[in-house]
Amino acid sequence: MSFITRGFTGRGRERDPRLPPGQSLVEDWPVLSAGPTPDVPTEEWSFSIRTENGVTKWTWDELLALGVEDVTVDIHCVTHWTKLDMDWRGVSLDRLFENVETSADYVMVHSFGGYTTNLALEDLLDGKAWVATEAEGEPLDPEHGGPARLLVPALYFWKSAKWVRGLVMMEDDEPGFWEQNGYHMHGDPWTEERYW
Ligand SMILES: Nc1nc2c(c(=O)[nH]1)N[C@H]1C(S)=C(S)[C@@H](COP(=O)(O)O)O[C@H]1N2
Ligand SMILES: [Mo]
Repeated sequence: MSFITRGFTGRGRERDPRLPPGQSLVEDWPVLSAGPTPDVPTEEWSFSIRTENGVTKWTWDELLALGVEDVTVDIHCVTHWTKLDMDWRGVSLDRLFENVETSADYVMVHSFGGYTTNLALEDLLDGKAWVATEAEGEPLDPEHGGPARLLVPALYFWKSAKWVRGLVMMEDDEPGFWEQNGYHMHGDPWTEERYW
């Protein structure tokens, strides 16, 4: 007889171990945008990384030519919802940074529409982040950041900038949009780095 039982117990459903502290599961996918949804056709879209050495830029086709990956990840919003097992397709930041030389350790992410968010470069490399172009088997809906958004599933979802248009490398960590308004500089859902 097994004492390790999944699913229902006498006291109700066990807490899913994939659920960070203070989070609740959602089945739907809420839309959270601080402003209007920009309209960026892929023909006009480009993505750039600016470093102390200059700017590297990719068109939509050049981005996809770097190679897309399929990943299944859980996402955690600081407003306490978690969505498990989301299917995404995108280009790994590792592919983009293969073409970039920098000694800076921090990144400001910029979006069409003006949104920004800051990250440490180490939180974007080694299979931790993507420029995502599809979710749940469909091109990314404009409301959810289409044509492309950053996807950094290990951190709260405000770090996953929708309508992403580029990265600017920084020597020091500087706060982005929500971080200037009290959100945490790092945003690890497992240690509840929500506000500071
Ligand atoms: N450009 C941009 N990116 C953004 C936001 C935003 O307002 N603008 N909101 C952030 C927040 S707070 C969250 S929780 C997620 C929401 O993504 P969703 O609307 O696809 O669920 O996007 C993040 N990325
Ligand atoms: Mo959020």
